[in-house]
Amino acid sequence: MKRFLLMAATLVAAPAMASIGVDGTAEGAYGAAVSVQTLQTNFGDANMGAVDYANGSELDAAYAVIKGGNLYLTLAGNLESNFNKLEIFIDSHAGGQNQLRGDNPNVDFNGLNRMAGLTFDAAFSPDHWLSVTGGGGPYQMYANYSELLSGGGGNGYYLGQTGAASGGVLGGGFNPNGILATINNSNAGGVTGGTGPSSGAGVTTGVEFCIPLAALGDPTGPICISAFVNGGGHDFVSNQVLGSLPNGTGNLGEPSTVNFNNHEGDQFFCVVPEPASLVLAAVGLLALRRR
Ligand SMILES: [Ca+2]
Ligand SMILES: [Ca+2]
Ligand SMILES: [Ca+2]
Ligand SMILES: [Ca+2]
Repeated sequence: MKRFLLMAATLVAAPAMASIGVDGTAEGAYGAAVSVQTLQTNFGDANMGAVDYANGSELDAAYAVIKGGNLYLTLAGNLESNFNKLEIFIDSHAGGQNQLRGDNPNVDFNGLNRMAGLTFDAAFSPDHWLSVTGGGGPYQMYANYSELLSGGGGNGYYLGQTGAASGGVLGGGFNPNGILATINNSNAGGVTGGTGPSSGAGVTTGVEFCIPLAALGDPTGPICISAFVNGGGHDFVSNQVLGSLPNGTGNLGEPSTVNFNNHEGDQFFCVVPEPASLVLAAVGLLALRRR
């Protein structure tokens, strides 16, 4: 009987042992996607199949899990290698900017402030911004970060750069919390081109992050995220947003006039902290003992 109990505990604890590597692919340890694209891309349907360069952009699915003091996030799909931007807004605590201000830190050629005026769904007020972009030869991916304080100002900086499917270490920037990021651009499936219904389900390659919770103000509750693909100057919002825009939606264009309240559904998604699996194992043991 004792051996059986030990086995049961081991089985329950097993999923937590699986580790996540920052390589641009959402491995099984993430579990199911937390958000799936339902709209064709209006920003080019990538078909090259190369790990580094892509000739279109789409956000097929989001995988996210909070474990070991980190937020692991994979935005599966493609980011065209023409320096189009993947914008990621993170709501991890009270306050923030439901409507983007124009007096945020000047990072990435003042690209964050280029989006001033953009309004998120009412329930979403991000506190942090991450943006990645890529291109050149050899291919490099570049990452930027800023706080989004309720009153503007704060800290923002260039995190650094890395190659495709690199392991995620960013070099040449300022990255005090050790955020990791890289890209695998090889997806040639997912949604097709246009503005009609399509599904991004099943795509697991894209831009992957490991974000220490310290970089997000050490939140203990759910973390919500809104992500979209934007033009090279942070100046033309595509129709690739997660949570998905409704079917029939084309590119949104000028960022300052975008208001996600005008588009059906939540243009954000949330991830809750994983319950401590050892606690789960203990609960399982207790339940068995009570039999
Ligand atoms: Ca991975
Ligand atoms: Ca907030
Ligand atoms: Ca596609
Ligand atoms: Ca909405």
